[in-house]
Amino acid sequence: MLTKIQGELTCPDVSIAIVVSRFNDLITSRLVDGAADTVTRHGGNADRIDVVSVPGSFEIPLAAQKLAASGKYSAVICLGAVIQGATTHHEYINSQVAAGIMSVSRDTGVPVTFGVITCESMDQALDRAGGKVGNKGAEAALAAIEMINLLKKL
Ligand code: INI
Repeated sequence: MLTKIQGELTCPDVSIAIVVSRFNDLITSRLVDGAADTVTRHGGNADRIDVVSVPGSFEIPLAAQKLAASGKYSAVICLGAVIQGATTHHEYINSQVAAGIMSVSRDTGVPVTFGVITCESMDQALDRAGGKVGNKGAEAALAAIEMINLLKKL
């Protein structure tokens, strides 16, 4: 008989931080809407969601680290949109942001989830910010909720 352990998708009584990049705000504001909507639909209280804005995605890990280490939040949801330009600039941002977010989560033991869209075009980003491919902010929020509950059981 298998013992299956997984986190529930409800989050009453939790405080959650969202870190969002202002770069590509057209996209990232929609990610915040998706994340906040998901938290409240799953039992969270909007008054206990703090939204912290940073200039660009590159700055997300540092703010996430401070928030996760503060002890005030059960999870930190990281939201951004890196859209490819004419150079390889995006590659440097993407690799550091993804690795940085994972490091924060491992170092603090707090779920820190990755809702940073990495796309070739604005159209692809719009599709993933409430368009035909869903909302990556909502997905990152759902992962945060599940991980909050899972970690309590491990
Ligand atoms: N930041 C983003 O969040 N998305 C981008 O697409 C982007 N591009 O393409 O340059 C971007 N750059 C800013 C970067 O995140 C930092 O804020 C900046 O380099 C200052 O450290």
